[in-house]
Amino acid sequence: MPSNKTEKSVSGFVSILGRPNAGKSTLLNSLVGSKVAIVSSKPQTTQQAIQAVVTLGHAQVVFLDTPGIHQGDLLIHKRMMMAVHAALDQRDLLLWIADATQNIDEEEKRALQLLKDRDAPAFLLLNKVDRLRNKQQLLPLMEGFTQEIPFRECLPVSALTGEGLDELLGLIVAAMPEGPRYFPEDYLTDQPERHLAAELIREKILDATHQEVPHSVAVLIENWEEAGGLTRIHAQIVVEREGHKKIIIGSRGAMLKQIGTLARQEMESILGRKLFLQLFVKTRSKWRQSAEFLNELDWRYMAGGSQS
Ligand SMILES: Nc1nc2c(ncn2[C@@H]2O[C@H](COP(=O)(O)OP(=O)(O)OP(=O)(O)O)[C@@H](O)[C@H]2O)c(=O)[nH]1
Ligand SMILES: [Mg+2]
Repeated sequence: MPSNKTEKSVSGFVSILGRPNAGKSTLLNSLVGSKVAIVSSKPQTTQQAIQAVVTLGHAQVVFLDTPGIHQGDLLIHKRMMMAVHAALDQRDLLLWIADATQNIDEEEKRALQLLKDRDAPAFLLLNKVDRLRNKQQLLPLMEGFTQEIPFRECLPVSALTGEGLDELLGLIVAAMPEGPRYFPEDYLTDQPERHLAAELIREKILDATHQEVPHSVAVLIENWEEAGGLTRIHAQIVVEREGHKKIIIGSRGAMLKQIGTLARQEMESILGRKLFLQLFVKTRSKWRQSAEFLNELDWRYMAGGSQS
């Protein structure tokens, strides 16, 4: 969109919400045109809200990706839901993203109640339409959703292929109030590189593991050193059980090596520089229940901000 000096400047805050696996993080990455949030086929991938900014001429939109709405008993689940609740208030627009290949079920209906009586308008995005053979099935689905919530717009999209996203961005900008640019034009995200690095390692582990292992893995950057054009990173992979540690290390360390290579290659391509990555695996039982450890994983908390 070309900049037009006579146009009023608009800006606003937009949260991306929905059930686990709906495609929220894929959407954020596509909208900002850069990988800021990790993506995986395992539900509950996103654990902390991630903010990323799109600047288009006179418009600036600050997007917030959030954890999938779910019910879980562990402290980590409660923290994830706190991040969702924090993303509902003082917003200019809420985007509800749902998997269009699935029927609307009771869990979805329950989750949708979070949108009730909010000040901000909401758009419904029926995602993954690239996987739909018959787009006729979108109509009853839209009706089902609008019976629950009066969405201002309903759009079929594919966060993966980009289908419908130009139209979506146009509608988002049109819904933004007059306001200043909060961030410089080239500003992308508030997430530090070290957090993205830890997340990319976690993403490779999510891809490589199954059942309960993916959900009990955390990654902490222990050391980050820049020297002679090379970034040296020591990262600790934390699991809850010895058995999980064995799985991640793999036979003669093969799995850990592969995770490290894939994570390093992607970090190098995103950060645009050479990296040396060393991974260690450690067991810490019940870390998902430890407030102290969850605080350590939360960079906003560690940076002195409020808990996300
Ligand atoms: N075919 C298709 N797959 C998609 C699309 N959007 C997302 N996916 C896939 O759906 C899965 C989940 O995507 P994510 O972006 O991680 O979903 P999420 O809503 O952020 O999930 P949580 O962080 O767990 O709440 C991944 O395998 C994505 O590749 C889409 O438009 N089309
Ligand atoms: Mg996500």
